[in-house]
Amino acid sequence: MENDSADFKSGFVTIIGRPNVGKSTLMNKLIGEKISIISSKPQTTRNRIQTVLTKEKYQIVFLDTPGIHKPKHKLGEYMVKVAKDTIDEVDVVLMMVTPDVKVNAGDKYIIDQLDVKTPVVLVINKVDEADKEKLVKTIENYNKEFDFAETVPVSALKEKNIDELLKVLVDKLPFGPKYFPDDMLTDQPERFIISEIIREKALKTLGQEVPHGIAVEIIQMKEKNNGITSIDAVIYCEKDSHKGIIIGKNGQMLKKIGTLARVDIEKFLGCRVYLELWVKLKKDWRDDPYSLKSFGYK
Ligand SMILES: Nc1nc2c(ncn2[C@@H]2O[C@H](COP(=O)(O)OP(=O)(O)OP(=O)(O)O)[C@@H](O)[C@H]2O)c(=O)[nH]1
Ligand SMILES: [Mg+2]
Repeated sequence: MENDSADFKSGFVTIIGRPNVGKSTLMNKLIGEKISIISSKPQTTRNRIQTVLTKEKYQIVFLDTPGIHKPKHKLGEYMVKVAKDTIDEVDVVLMMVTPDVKVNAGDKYIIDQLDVKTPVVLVINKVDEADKEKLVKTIENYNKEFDFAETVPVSALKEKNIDELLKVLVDKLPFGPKYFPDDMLTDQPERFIISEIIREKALKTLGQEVPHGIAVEIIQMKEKNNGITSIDAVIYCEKDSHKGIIIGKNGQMLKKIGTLARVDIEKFLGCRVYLELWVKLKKDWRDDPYSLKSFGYK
């Protein structure tokens, strides 16, 4: 596994930034696979999700992290800690912002957390939504706040300038060994990815208020001899009134979440899937240390 060639580069790159700036979208595009879930709602990612990109001359380990924000419950505190803790564990920090011209207060807070010893690459995402003038001013204003090693404008969604960004990252990486086997894509277990797919579809399908308070647990996963994998999962909500919303009239909402999730899980597993979903109440679990631990947020 060790690569003994003297010019091989390797290292860890964390992707940090405010919620919803497009961190997970970028990581998926960088590795060319969908591992992290994405939604238009902030605070989608809750864990540190590690993926590996291996090429002939380099290996980059990316860390997708939860958006750094002002936490309102224990889950939020956990999420922010996870993201901040990555900053001094890596070879390169990728700080992502959006082209909003003025330096956002949330970004100022993140900049205060940066470690001056590690190179920080500023990535301005969603350039497809901004004109050139806005972009130039954004680059100028952010570079007054911190000594960024490099600034790279991209559009993760439209896959603009991603190769350029990769070049910059490889340039900042140290020479080093291949840490992981060529075929390793992520450290996340299959069950976690499946539970995240279900959560993504719930985020997409449900309105504004309910989705943040849900968690998904895979209860059982069995490969049957007819080639179908049977999966039982529970969607937990934090308020009694949310249960009815998730199930919907005649079970329509839950059915919709299940159908969307099944299609993606089948793609991910490469086999046919039978998915059964339940909804359960776990009152105010986002502030309950025991529940947080049981969902893996520890
Ligand atoms: N227009 C545009 N939208 C984008 C781009 N990249 C991501 N988005 C959208 O931004 C939203 C948030 O994307 P995510 O990748 O989930 O953002 P995130 O930073 O991981 O969010 P959290 O996990 O909540 O911190 C989604 O609706 C994406 O489709 C981009 O380059 N351009
Ligand atoms: Mg994310």
